[in-house]
Formats: sequence, structure tokens, C-alpha cells
Amino acid sequence: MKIKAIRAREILDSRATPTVECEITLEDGRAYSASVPAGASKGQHEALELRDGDPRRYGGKGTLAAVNAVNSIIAPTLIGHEITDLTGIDRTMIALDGTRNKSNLGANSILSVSFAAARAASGSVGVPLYALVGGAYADRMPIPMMNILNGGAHATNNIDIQEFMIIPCGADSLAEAVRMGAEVYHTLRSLLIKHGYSTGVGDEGGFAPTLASEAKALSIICEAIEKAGYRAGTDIALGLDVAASEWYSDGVYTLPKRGERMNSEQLCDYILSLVRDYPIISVEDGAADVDLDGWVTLGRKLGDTGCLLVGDDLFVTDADRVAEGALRGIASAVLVKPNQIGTVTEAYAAIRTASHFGYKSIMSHRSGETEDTVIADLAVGFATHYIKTGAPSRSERVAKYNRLMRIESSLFSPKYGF
Ligand code: 2PG
Ligand code: MG
Repeated sequence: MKIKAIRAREILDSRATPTVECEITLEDGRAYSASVPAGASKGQHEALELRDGDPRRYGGKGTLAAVNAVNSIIAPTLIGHEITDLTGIDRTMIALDGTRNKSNLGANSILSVSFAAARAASGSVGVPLYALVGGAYADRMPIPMMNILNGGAHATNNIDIQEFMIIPCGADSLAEAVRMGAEVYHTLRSLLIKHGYSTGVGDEGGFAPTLASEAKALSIICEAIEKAGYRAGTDIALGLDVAASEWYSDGVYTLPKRGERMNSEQLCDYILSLVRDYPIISVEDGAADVDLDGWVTLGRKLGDTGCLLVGDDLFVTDADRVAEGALRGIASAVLVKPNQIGTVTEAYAAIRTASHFGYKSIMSHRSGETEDTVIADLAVGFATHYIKTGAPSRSERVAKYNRLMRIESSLFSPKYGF
């Protein structure tokens, strides 16, 4: 089946910021669309997100140039292309852009087409997207990392660490994990009300209270887990996204809200103290993307805790960077955000490289999301170990959990976790 038309448009993401949606029409007249997310805390080496910069529209964040790149450059090249040749479609766009960081056409333009093409290909052969990418017997459900307390660049509270996640590792199924997460979310809400804290939420749907410390955030989450009837650490473990790149400049980490300054040794000690005191099994971006020595220190100090050390800004979903990091023994898991690199094919390459080196992979949303659920299918199809897609609240996050539950319920013999 060949591509008949490709048309992009500007739509909104969950932060009232424009993004790109692409619709691909096939020869049989059927149309498939997909849209792309956007980050707030970004790695320096992420592929470029094309924004108009026109202050008269959306404060300069318009995406008309990206839409135009799809409609007038990518579309004419790809019309007539066989839709199931997904790597060929991605390769054509990579060549058309011609830059290392997709600064010519924009990773937002390119990814909207890459996502829509994947969805159209699955529609054209009549199989769900997860099965198209993962094969007819794909049956592995990822473990969710649910961000139920937001700080850092995703909230206006006083908490510097960006994400506090619950990880229902003791669940028997994805649906049970979602239920456990939702129950803890509700219990946390009641506890916050009881103690007089705000229940307003941050960008990823987690609560964003002003609290005495980050340790307090972790202890109230543990209290919520226990009060909901689960064992913290056994049924439900914790994860952090420190997002330390946001704090780093000239060799120093300055925690912007607390105003405290630390060197990487001190930051690692601080993280280690949290890992020792609470059942944390995953720490993302515990050092800045440019502080490779900090990453080595982190590995040395946290190595024997068994904690996953997840590279997000560090690897930016780039297979080459994953390989370089792995050869230096940095980190132990890779966050996979397709829009950091710009195509599904390249995101898959990062996952393959991660698994080659024995690293775990975590499919991830961005803090600015749409109702699109492609990443849920990709997590199952590519068999990533985990998926990080926010709180079990707010429709742009819940859409992914609901899609995962639908996938799970349609499988013959779903497996949860690894
Ligand atoms: C992160 C993400 C997603 P953002 O840092 O991992 O949770 O945030 O999309 O703002 O980069
Ligand atoms: Mg991150």
C-alpha cells in the first residue's frame, strides 16, 4: 500500500503549547494520524525541535515552520512510498534533513511523520501497532514508573528533584499495576489533604505540594503506599528523576529552589542517602549530561545498591551515545524518548544498543504530551522493560495507561515485567 497524501497541522499539547500532528492518507483512502510531545527539561544533545520564534504567536513557540516542513518538503518526497517500508521512510527523512541533530527540518516535523507512518503501516496490514513492530507473538508488558509527585521544572513548588515515581514491581499484570498506582495516588491525595498540603498537580499529573524536604516527599509517598495496603519496596518500589542537568553549570550543581550548591561528589552522597533511607530502585539523571566524571562517581557510589542508573539527558535516545556511555561503564539503563532523536527507527536503534550492552530500557513520554498513544505500542512492541508516562491522572497520561490495558487484555498470554 502506497502513501497518497501527507498533511501536517498545528495542534496543542498538554501545556497549551503548539505541537505538530501529521495525517497520512493511503491509497485506499484511509487516514492515520499521530502527534509529537515536547520536553521542558531537555538534554543539550537532543535533536532540534523547530519553533517559529515569532513573538506574535504563542510567545514564539508556534510550529508553523515545522508544519510547513512536512507539507512542502517531506510530503512531496514520500508520496508514493510503500507504507510498510518504515525504516526506508525514516531513512529518507534523515537524508532529506541532512544534519546530525535534525536542525534543518526539525525533529518535531520528522517524528510526526515517523509516528503516523508506523500507525498507517499497522492499519494497512490490519495488525495492531505493537504487533507490527514486535511480531505476532509480542506479549511482554512493561512495568510502569508512575510520577505521582512533581517538582523541578515541572512544578512551581519548592521541590528540586523533578520526579518521584512509584513502580508497582510486585504486580501480576499491567492492569493490576495501574490499579495499584491509582489507589496509591488517591491515598496520597487524602494524606496531603489531611496534613494541610496542596493537591494541585504539576505538568505530569503528580501532586506538587510545598514540602519541608525531598525526604519528606519520599516518606509521605511511602506512607501512602502502606496506607493503600501495599508494602513499600516489595509491592511498590520508588524511582527518582533528579534531572540534574537542569542544575549544572561550570562544575557546580545549584539546586534552584533550595538555593543550595553542591559538587558532584556531594550530589552523589545526597542521592545515596535517599537511596539508603527509602526503597528507591531507579535514579534517572543523577548527574548532568556533560558531567561524565559525575556519572562515574554515581556508579561508584551507588553501584552496590543495585539501583538502576538511568541516562536520559545523558544518552538522548542516541544509539552512538548509548554505546559510548556503555563502553565507559556509565549508567545501567536508557530512557527512550523518540522525540530526542526524531524517528522511530533511531529510537529502536537506541533500545537495541542498550540491550546489546545489557542495559535496561524505559520507554518515555515528555512533560508536554498529547492524547497520542504510540509510545504505549512501542513499549510493548520493542519490549522495553519499563514505561514512564506520568501519573495515573490527566488524560494525556491516562491515554497511554488505557492503551496498555487494552493491549494486555487482547493478548493470549501476557507477561508482566522481566
Ligand atoms: C524527563 C521528562 C519526562 P521532560 O526528564 O524524563 O518525564 O521530562 O519531557 O520535561 O524532559
Ligand atoms: Mg528525565
